[in-house]
Amino acid sequence: AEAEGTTATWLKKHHLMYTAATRHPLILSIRDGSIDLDSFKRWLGQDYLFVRAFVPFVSSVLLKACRESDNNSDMEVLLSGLASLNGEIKWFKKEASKWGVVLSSIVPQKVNQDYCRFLESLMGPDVEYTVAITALWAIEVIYQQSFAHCLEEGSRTPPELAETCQRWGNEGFGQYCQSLQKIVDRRLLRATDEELKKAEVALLRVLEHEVEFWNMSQG
Ligand code: HMH
Repeated sequence: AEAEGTTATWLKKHHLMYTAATRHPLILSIRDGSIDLDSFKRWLGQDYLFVRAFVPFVSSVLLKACRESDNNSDMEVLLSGLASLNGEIKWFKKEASKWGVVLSSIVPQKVNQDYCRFLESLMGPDVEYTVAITALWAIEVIYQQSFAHCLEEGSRTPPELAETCQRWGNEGFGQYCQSLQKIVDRRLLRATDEELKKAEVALLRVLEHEVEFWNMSQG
């Protein structure tokens, strides 16, 4: 049997924070159908801005992979993730018009700005590929786990929110997250102690920012 990866060990070690991020009251309210639609709309507008800032971040990880990776397939995984953001931005626009959310007039809230600034701090050439891709994996897996929970048997997600949950809760996105996790675990096996520490801290910062992002959306 394969030994457990470092990421799995970290998620166990930090399971309280991981649960806070993936089983947030806002997600639970989608799952049980009690969601306040103003919260959903606030999330939608803010997340659109976040995703726009996420594109250059993912690009920066792709660039690091091209320069630093020891494995050819990393670039392909990251390129597929970057490519899917094209459809995601189009989806946000369509979804926003469906809910009457005017994207051009959304002002980024402080929590969102702080999160985007954190992404920027990981984009510099001084940040190691291993650290940056750990953050990317964490950002993606939290949404995947959160929204997949709203699609599980017994959930009472309102039909008008099903498409949102499918976007991050679908099987293909789950596979993408697993591919990212495999890359991270492979990189961490060869990381220095200092890199390991920085990558774990990056995971913790992502967990904190994600909880704050849900809190902000709940208002
Ligand atoms: C805040 N975290 C946030 N927004 C997203 N769209 C994702 C993660 C997943 O891409």
